[in-house]
Amino acid sequence: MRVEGRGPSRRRILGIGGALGLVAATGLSASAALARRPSVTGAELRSAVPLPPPFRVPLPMPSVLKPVGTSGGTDRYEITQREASAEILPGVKTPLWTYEGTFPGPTIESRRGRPVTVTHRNDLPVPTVVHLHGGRTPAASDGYPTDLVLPERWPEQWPAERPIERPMERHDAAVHMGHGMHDPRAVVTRRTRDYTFPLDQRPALLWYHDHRMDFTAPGIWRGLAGLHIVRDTAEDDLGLPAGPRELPLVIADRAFAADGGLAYPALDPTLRERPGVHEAYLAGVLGDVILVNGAPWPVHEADAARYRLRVLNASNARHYELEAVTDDGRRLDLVQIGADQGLLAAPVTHRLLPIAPAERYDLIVDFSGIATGSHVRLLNRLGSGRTRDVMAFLIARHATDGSRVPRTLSTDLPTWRRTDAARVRDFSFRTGRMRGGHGWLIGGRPFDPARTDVTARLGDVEVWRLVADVHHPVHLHLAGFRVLSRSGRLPLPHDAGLKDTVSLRPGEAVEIITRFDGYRGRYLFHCHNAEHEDMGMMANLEII
Ligand SMILES: [Cu+2]
Repeated sequence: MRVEGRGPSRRRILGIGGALGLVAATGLSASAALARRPSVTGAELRSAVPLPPPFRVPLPMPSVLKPVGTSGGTDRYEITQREASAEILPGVKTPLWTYEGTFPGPTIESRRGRPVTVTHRNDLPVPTVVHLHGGRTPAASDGYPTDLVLPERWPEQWPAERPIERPMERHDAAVHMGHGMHDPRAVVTRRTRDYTFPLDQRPALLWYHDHRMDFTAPGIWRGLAGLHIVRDTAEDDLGLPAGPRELPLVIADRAFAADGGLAYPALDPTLRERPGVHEAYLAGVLGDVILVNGAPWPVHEADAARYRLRVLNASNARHYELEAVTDDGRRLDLVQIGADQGLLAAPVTHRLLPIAPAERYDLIVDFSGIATGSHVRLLNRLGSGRTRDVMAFLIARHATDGSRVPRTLSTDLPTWRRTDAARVRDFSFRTGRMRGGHGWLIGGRPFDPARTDVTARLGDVEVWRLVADVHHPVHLHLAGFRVLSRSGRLPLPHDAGLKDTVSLRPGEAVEIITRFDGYRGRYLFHCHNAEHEDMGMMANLEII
């Protein structure tokens, strides 16, 4: 696939280069000055095909996957990862890498504490790894980046004379990566793998996506992402908007090449051997088309009633600041009822809501006062030109509304205090050198699967202090956390509740508190700017 279109604008190149140079030269004190820079980390590709006008394409809903069977209280699902073609832009065929032929992939609906097994079959031309983001998952099913599912024919990097069993013995499974890394603990399978999710966790909007070593960013970009919703009766009983008035919204930016394919500045467009992106895009890849549920700037016909919007930012690097604006310029309240890891204790009202890559926000918007025939546009204040638009609601009809938004949403949020912490750890998220080139480092080091960076005891409470140079949305596998402070001040209103991804802003120091419970084994924490993640910004977390 050829990458069409321009590189970043001159202003952006200077911005990023200047920022990196400044940080490299003088360290964090200088990076504090970056806090006042525009909130863009990355460079934007420009599409080489005509783009549709906004708010014409209907908002699609991802299909809900049916289990293929149930045994012993576990629902079993099957997902085939395969190439498919979709009409994302009207009249344009776009080849994708998909779960079950669609982008986003099918949604899995599940109940708290009811285990789910998903058999993934890899019919793609490259190895894959599935991670359930936000899942409290045993390590063997958490989608460690070297726990590859190989395609049927994948001779490279493997002794040809040795047939690969499923699953491989550990001593056979050492994964040799193209750049000389070695992971003796990788558990590699061929063609299929069963991922088991106990889902013993708070109800939440989770998402599954590819997490392959060095190639996560282009894998997600090509379409490997889908939703997984966990529910329980306590949440059902709240009386929140439901059924057709509960809308999952997967927001992701993309760009399109002249042949209709997705543009991406990969050094190796086959995504087989050489990881990374062209230099101009080291800080992150942005597209000039905003997709919601896989449709460009869609419109949804809505009742004049309350809606529950379950928003995921599935973009590789783009941050948004959302607002809902009526035709007469009035801003509607975005009433937040949930965070990454489920319901808040009580609603929090926003006029503007920042959302970083991989974050989820559970929102109530009330269209009851809106004139039928008029629009409410969901806009991105951080965008410019066409990336300011996200989607629109056309208020189509009056309706009765029996929904409620209770003042108390949940009473089970953890109440960890600093004094509970067995340990305080510090991590910097900064640019640096890696493999002789540019990298993104945690604690000054690029990711190495064979090195344990953090060893934490199961059941321990810890405080982590995370320091950033530029924007880094930091994601912790296994454990949800709460935000304690931002640069010594109180957390922001949208930091409420239990999170698994926190957006570090340029120059900021964020403290989080968590308790490592659930399972022992090898997990990860990393930046969820997907390009940063592929360029070293991950670390190992061993729970013992
Ligand atoms: Cu980052």
